[in-house]
Amino acid sequence: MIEASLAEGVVGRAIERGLIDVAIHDLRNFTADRHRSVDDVPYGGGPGMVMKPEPIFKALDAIEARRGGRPTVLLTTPQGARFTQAAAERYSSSKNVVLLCGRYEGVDERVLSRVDEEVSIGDYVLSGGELPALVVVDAVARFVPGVVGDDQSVAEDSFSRGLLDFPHYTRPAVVGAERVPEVLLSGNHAEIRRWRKRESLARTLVRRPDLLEKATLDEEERRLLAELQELQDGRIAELQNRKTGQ
Ligand code: 4GX
Repeated sequence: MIEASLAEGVVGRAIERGLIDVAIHDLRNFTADRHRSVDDVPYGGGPGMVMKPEPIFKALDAIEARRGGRPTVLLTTPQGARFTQAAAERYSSSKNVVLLCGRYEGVDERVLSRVDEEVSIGDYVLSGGELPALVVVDAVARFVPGVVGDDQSVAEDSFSRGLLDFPHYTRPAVVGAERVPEVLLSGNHAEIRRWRKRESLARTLVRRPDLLEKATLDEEERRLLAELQELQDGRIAELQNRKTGQ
């Protein structure tokens, strides 16, 4: 699953070009028993299995020795702090990052002594930490210089600016009854920039108002947002008045 995914797309090309190096380690190679066990029954009873600490400690020791220095160790788990674009940028400046992929019910709690951060990619339950780890690798790799062709597009990525993206259109200008917004065909780049800002702000206001608290807005964006909020308040007032019959 991990090998096949890492061979594809932007991350695959980054590895080919030597911009990033990703090694996959099978914890079974760090076991000592005949069955190469990486899990065991939980103390205290109950269903499911728990990942044993020693293979994880041995794997971390081997990685540390090979890379020469303490890596940033992340554990993918629903108990973690939500993985964000800001976290991706932060991890991209670590020389080495280890993504510990949990399986079963989780890992022995003592493993956390070697974990720098627990990260969750969202509030749903997956059957292993491999897909979250691949998500983290992808988002972090995009911050490594040269990985994304256009540095500008990383800087302008909607989440780097803290706002949702504006709508995109390509040819043809008319599909069925749907036309591309006239401003985008106008060639007026100042107007286009303003329209895109307004659309980004309007979408964020409606779909993810929580993002606006942290977004860094320029003067023009603050003004546009105030206008949009006024429009929105007007609509709410209108609805309230209709309900109360005023
Ligand atoms: N975002 N899972 C990890 C096993 C597990 C449980 C506890 C360590 C501690 C997930 C997520 C996720 C399922 C990966 C349970 N490992 N990880 N796994 N959502 O659902 O990160």
